[in-house]
Amino acid sequence: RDTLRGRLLPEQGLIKMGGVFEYREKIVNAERIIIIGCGTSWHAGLVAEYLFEDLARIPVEVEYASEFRYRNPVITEKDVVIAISQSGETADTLAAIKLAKEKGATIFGICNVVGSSIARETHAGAYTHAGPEIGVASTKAFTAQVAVLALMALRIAHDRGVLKQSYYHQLLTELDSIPEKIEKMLESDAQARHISELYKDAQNFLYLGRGFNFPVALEGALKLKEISYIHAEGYPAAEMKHGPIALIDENMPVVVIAPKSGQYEKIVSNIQEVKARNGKVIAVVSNGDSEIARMADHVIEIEETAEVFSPLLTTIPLQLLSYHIAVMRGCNVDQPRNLAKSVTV
Ligand code: F1P
Repeated sequence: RDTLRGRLLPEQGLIKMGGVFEYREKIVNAERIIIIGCGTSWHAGLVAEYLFEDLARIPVEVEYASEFRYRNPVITEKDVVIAISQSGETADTLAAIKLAKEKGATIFGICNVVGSSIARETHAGAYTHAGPEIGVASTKAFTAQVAVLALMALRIAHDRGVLKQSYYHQLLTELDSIPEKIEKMLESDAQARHISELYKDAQNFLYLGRGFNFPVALEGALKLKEISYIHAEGYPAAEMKHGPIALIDENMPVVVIAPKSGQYEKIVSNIQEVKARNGKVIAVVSNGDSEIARMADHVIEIEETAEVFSPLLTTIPLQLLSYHIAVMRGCNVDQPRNLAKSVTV
């Protein structure tokens, strides 16, 4: 809510984003955008790839900063780089920014921590204002990053004239309703706890999603790994047949992120494929979806929203699931082993 407050002014059709607003010409005319980040921030970047390409029609590349910094990437002064980091101190992201800056690119930062090293190193940027992350694993930082990126994509699409005015306003109004929808969804906590009780001893988990919810599958798997130490893989659901399908048996819980979308029928077939191999399906679905409810072992419902904003909602039950499983396994959810809040080396 804090991320959106003050940035949505539907009556003027304007989104003001501090530094980003000042540099808007640069980003509106960009021929491509390169997004860099690590861990959860990289996942937010992947959601942004769908947002920027779908809404603003700008080609986007998303790179792990930890890989990008050691490559010899082709970057010119025409490039716009968006660096995403909760802490603003991640050494890999900082090094990648310096590399792109040396090559003349314009760098935007999306950080949570005001005055952090990354915020200072970038030309312009937006703070997520998600408040302090108490735990090491990013949770609200992810949704806040996606909210900022959605605002940017909308604004850029508007300025590039590639979005119908009516659709633009419709999406702004929808974005405004997201905080309430998230609050409502927290009511699914009891269901997440119940499912966690049943699967807390599983050795592996598979997470599947399509389109906007493919990065959410990656993020759901990462949260489970980070805080409950269960091996989990996230995959685009369409990739299942190219390998991961071999893993599915009655011991494999498969979390399928399947809200109503352009690829709904496709994801329904993916669920059938998992069930045909006796996998256990935990599906995140739109309110009142009786078709998937008939096939899946468990469903968690989310409020209806525009497909482009669905990651803001589908992420929440996955975070709750990881949280409950970790607590039930006796793990310290705030301070997981081997992980640091800011990875500064
Ligand atoms: C990146 C990150 C987090 C993860 C953990 C380790 O941090 O990979 O996503 O949850 O805290 O660091 P940041 O650059 O977003 O601060």
